[in-house]
Amino acid sequence: MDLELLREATRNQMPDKRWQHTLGVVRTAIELAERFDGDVRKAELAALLHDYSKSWQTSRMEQIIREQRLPQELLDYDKELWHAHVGAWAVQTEHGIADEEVLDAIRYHTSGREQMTHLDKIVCLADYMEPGRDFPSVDRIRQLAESSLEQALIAGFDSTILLLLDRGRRIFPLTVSARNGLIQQLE
Ligand code: DGI
Ligand code: FE
Ligand code: FE
Ligand code: FE
Repeated sequence: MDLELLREATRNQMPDKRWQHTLGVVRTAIELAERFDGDVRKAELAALLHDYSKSWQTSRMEQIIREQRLPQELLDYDKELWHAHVGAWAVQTEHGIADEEVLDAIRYHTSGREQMTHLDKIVCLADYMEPGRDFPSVDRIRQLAESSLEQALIAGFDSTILLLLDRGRRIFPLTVSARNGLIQQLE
């Protein structure tokens, strides 16, 4: 696999601001993989591809979810969730990415899932705390990430859940399961 070609292909899917975010997630995922003994190369690849479909049109994502039989319940929840599943499908079909660990880390980077793998956690947390991110609890998340992947990620999901509650939105069940699973792992 040619990482340089994948970089160019990914950059071509999105506006520059999103690409700068992607580069931040790549750097952060590599750092987290080094800090927490993860697979640095898989972390880099999953981070590079994590928002591959983020800027695609909603109608295009909806069509892919329907036609490719991705989880149909996604359609009942926030559109922000769609790009993760669509992105995993897209990099598999367009670029032959076959590593299921990498595909899952992309697929679950937004919602999380009940039993998150080490790679899932690294990519999801890197997405929350890359240097370009700026929201009220991001500094606390970065601080927790100095010592605990799980604690930092719980704080990340807390911030998302609070935001959804505040806006009166539905919460995708996998996000609740992800948070429960992380708390259980700490007990
Ligand atoms: O794609 P990014 O903007 O880099 O980040 P992301 O893939 O983590 O998307 C986060 C957005 O998804 C955030 O604005 C909140 C929104 N969202 C909507 N419903 C849910 C949700 N996020 C989670 N985790 N769970 C939801 O149910
Ligand atoms: Fe995303
Ligand atoms: Fe995220
Ligand atoms: Fe992202």
